This record gives sequence, structure tokens and C-alpha cells, in this order.
Amino acid sequence: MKRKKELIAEAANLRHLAESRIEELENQLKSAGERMKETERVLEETEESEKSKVVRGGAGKVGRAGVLAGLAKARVEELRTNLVEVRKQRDALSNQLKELETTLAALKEAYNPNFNDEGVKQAVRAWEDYAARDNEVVWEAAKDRDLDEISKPDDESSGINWVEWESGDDSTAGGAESILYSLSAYAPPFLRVWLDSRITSFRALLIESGILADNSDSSSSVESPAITTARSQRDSAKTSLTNTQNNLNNAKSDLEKDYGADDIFRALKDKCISKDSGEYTYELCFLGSTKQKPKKGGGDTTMGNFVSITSEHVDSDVDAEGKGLGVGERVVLKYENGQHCWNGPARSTVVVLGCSAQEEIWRISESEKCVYRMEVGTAAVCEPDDGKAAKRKGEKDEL
Ligand code: MAN
Repeated sequence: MKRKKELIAEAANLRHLAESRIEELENQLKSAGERMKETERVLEETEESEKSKVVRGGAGKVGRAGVLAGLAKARVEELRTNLVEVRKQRDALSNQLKELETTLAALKEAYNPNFNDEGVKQAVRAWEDYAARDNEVVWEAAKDRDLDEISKPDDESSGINWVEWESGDDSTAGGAESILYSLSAYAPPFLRVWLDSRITSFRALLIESGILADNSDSSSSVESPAITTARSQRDSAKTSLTNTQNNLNNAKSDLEKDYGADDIFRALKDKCISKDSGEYTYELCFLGSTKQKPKKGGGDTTMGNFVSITSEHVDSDVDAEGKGLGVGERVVLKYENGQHCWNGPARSTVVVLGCSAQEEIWRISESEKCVYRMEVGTAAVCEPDDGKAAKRKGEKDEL
């Protein structure tokens, strides 16, 4: 009875610990839930802000539009250099022409028609015909200024801002959206930032109302590192929330489990005892499993896993040392669903408990194939009058 008292005190302590653990897990669950919400919010915000960056040039991915932009830029540059070259040639030729015209005009004025030089006369006549034609090329100064502008290399402030297009994602270059983006690209630089932010909100509105497809997170586009980090933090918060919830559920269901009167078997949980019998060593782990371990080596055979506490009326001997079940209602631990028996059921064990100062296996039998019975002593089932005489059924009620 002294040992039983110790077991009850230990069980109460373990129950107390289990209750504190539940309290701790409930707090953990609360903060895991908050962390989950927080990481979810960060992820949403990151996705939102990354979406707007797509407008300014995608997530670093060069799509078909980017390739085309590269080719177009090279082509424009080629045409621009040639335009500059041709204008240079034009100016040189124009100067040469002026020189010749001046020379011929001077010749016409200065030649002496009395010298019967047929070559000179022909040249003067041809010059007069030439001068009579409307040869005057009108060089419009305004047009030339346009050519000056056109001949300037492209950069952020003139022509096309190629950088913006070369890094562009295809998802931003198709269909209705391209209209939005080209609007911004052709706008003067100081207007672009403002216009982009307007376009981003407008685009979000179109996506929300289902008018525009949301290409920003399509599987083909590369996810930005910021989103990846936010997502992995959200995922680990989710895992931790699920784990905490599972631990709490397990702890709660353990507390509700039947550990017998006074919760006493809580103190014996996971305690194992064994005994040799025939070719095996038999092992019993309280509220765990029962096993056969071959003495000559080889694998263990599970004879059942603990399922419930019941009782059974017994009528057997108690030996000279007081070891035995005696007569009366005894506590029984049932173990089921052990290793399957060849041509038989899954192994199962009935563990009948009698009073004893120490936990010990008294007897093992196999009543039918693969159905085992263990008679086991433990202080957990001792009653105040156990030492006096073997009890008979019903006697306890009458006392
Ligand atoms: C093993 C042991 C025995 C059992 C037989 C059934 O030898 O588990 O207890 O009776 O298998 O085949």
C-alpha cells in the first residue's frame, strides 16, 4: 500500500505536468496563430508590391518583347548613324555644288564671247539652261532642326527609353495591357512615374473585376526573392501552427485517456518488465505493447498493443511467497492487434493484474494459438486487505 501511495502521488504529479504542458501548448498555439496571420499579411503585401514592379520592367526576365526591343534598338541605331552620315555627305556635296555654281556664274560673266571658243560657249549655254531651271532646293531650317533632333542617340529623355523595354516581361506586353504600358513609355520622363502608379492601380482594378488576366504570378514567370522569402516564412509558420495544434490535441486526448482508478497507470506508463519462459523472453510495457523476444536471436514478435483497462473474475492460486492472482475481480490490461499469426488471428494479450510490492511477470501462457495471457504483479492494484486473505467476488462490497 505504501508503494501504491507513491504510484498515486507520481501519477498526480504527471497529470499536473500534462496539464501545464497543455496550458503551454495553448499559449504556443495562440502565438503560432498570430505569427501565421502576420506572415500571411507580409506575403500578401509583398506580392502586391512586386506586382507593381512588373509594370516598371518585369521581374528581371527578358521575354519575347525584350528580345524584340534589343533587335529594334540595334536597327534604330544603325539607321540613325547612317542618317548622320548621309547628312554629312549632303552638306559636303551641297558646298561643292555652290562652289561650282559660283565658278560657272563667274565664268558666264567674265568670258569673252569674241573668242570663238566653242567649248566655252557650250559650257556657258548649258549653265544658262541650268540656271533657268528651278534648281533651288529649299532647305527648310525647321526640317533640318527636326533632323538634328532625330539624329540624337536614344536615351531617357529623347527617342525611346530602350532600358524600359529590354527588361520587359512578355506578360506586360500583350493584348489590352500593352496599350497601358506604351502610354507610359511614350510619356515624357517626369510624367512616367506618376502615370505608372496610376496604371498599376487601374490594372489591379481590371484584374479584380476579371477584365484582365493576372499574369504576374503565372507559373512561367520567375518569382522574386522577396516573395520566395515571404512565402517560405508563411509556410514555416503554417507548419509550426499545425504541429502545435497536433501536439495540443495529443496532450488533451492523453489527459482524457483512462489510466485507471486514481490515474495510477500514468505512473507506470512506458515502464517495461520481462520474464524468460521456454524459448522466449516475454516483455510487458505498461500501456505500451507486449513482446516475444527469441532467446536464440532473431526479431521480436509483438503480441499486442495496449487498448483498454477492463476487469475479469479470477479463481487461481497464490503461492507461498504471495505471488498469484487469488480469487476475485481483477484489473485487466488488454493488448490487441499484434503481429499477425500464420493461419490465425492478430496476436493479442490479456494481462491480469494481482497485488505485489514490485512490478513482475508471474506467469505466461498461450491459451490458444497466438492468444496470450500474462499474470502480473503490481502495487497499482493492491487493496488494503490484500495481504490478509484471497478475496472472493462481492466480498469487497459487503465490507
Ligand atoms: C511463434 C510464436 C508462438 C506462436 C507461433 C504461431 O512461434 O509467436 O507463440 O504460437 O508463432 O505460429
